Amino acid sequence: MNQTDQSHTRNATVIVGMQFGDEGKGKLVDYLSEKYDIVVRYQGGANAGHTICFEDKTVVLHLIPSGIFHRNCTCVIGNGVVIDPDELLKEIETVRKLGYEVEDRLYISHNAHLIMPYHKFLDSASEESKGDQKIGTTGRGIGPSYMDKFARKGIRIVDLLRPNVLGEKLRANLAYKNSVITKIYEKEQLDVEQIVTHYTDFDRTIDQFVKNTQCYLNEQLRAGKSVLLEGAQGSLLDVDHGTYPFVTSSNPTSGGACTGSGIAPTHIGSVIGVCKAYMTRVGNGPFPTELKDETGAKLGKIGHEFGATTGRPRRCGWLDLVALKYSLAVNGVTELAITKLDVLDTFDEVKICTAYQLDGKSPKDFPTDVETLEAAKPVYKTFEGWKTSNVNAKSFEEMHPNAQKYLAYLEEELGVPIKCISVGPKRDQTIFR
Ligand code: 2SA
Ligand code: GDP
Ligand code: MG
Repeated sequence: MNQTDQSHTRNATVIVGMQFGDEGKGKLVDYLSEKYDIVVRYQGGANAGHTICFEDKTVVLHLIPSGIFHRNCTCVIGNGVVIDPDELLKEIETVRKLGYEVEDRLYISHNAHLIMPYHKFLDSASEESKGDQKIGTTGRGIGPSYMDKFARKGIRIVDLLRPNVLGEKLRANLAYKNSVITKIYEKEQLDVEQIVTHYTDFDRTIDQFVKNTQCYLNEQLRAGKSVLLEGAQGSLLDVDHGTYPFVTSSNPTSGGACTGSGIAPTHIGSVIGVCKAYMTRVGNGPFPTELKDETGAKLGKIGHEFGATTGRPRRCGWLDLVALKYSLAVNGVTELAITKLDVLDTFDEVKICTAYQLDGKSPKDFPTDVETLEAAKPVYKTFEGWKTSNVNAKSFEEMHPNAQKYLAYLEEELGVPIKCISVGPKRDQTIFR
């Protein structure tokens, strides 16, 4: 390769959740953004809740990338994201009120799809009709919006530029959606003109942010800039690789970072897997290490495990190595960040699931079909607790030896270096090795 040719700089890093989401990706992205030029969200929508604690503030972002609180960082909402206009405007306002400008540092892909009012309606209505087979969605219209995208009926940011095109597409979509809404769900029709007006008004506000972000990002990478790609949800919720059908409708895994941003795979230099020191899941679906007892309740209480978007209580359980090894493989993780280690600080003992028992056998691989996974019984290795607070630890060496043993075991078993340990929600509660 020509030494001056920048076409293959590997300056893009992907941050991806190793479990069922809420691993603390927002905290880590905020922390690392200081060193990156650009941060990009590549999938999902306002179902995500990424919490950032800085100074004396706690902010939950749903659409805007978690680099927004570093003034030198540019934030991009990529083509793979589905955008709810009302949520986005609310969030821009929140960021501005905190004293951070978004002009010239927030860009929205013209190819990103929009969440329409019928998507939210159909999300909730479809869940209601499922009884105890509910997915447990966030109700933010995510699934129905991606359904339209893949059915080639979606409405994109670029369509807002021409109200007549928007009107035409909406009319065509609503002819069908309204028949479902009235005939199947026996609810009132949605009004086309009202939606056109609402979305056209939205366009006026966001017009300044819209960009061909695929071209922009590749140009910036070729010019030597660094890019952090921020995954939402988690690998086990991936529509292709997760516990289908109890998944979200996008690809949170690292492969999704390329399709959802337009960044060429040859630019990806590293993949950071964010993994909670225990495990949580919000919504329905199999969870072999779930603890439906007081230990699970204690994890939830100390970890404040409530949905950052919906406020729903998260289900809690021990760390699952079978699932984790699978996530490492499908994401090509090059380094790990272990978060919320401090939540385990008061436990007498801490467990890690090392294998599953299934019909007297121990499957080597993580089964992603729901029926098999529901039947899997976890086999645990027990560690002596450390019963010492780690929240003020500034290095691995400063941590209690039992906490070090827990982490060393993980690293050994997984064969991937743990480069970061998070011991609290704040920026300064982050240890790098
Ligand atoms: P959806 O709404 O169609 O994406 O739901 C499908 C499944 O994906 C799960 N999901 C999530 N899981 C963890 N965290 C998410 N974000 C919020 C948070 C969740 C909340 O940060 O806490 O507030 O409830 C998230 N978003 C989607 C969802 O629970 C379904 O299991
Ligand atoms: P995300 O979706 O992966 O960004 O995670 P969420 O924001 O939904 O949930 C993570 C929660 O844990 C948030 O309330 C964070 O403030 C908090 N958090 C992040 N890292 C740590 C940590 O190391 N220790 C503790 N105690 N809390 C943390
Ligand atoms: Mg979250």
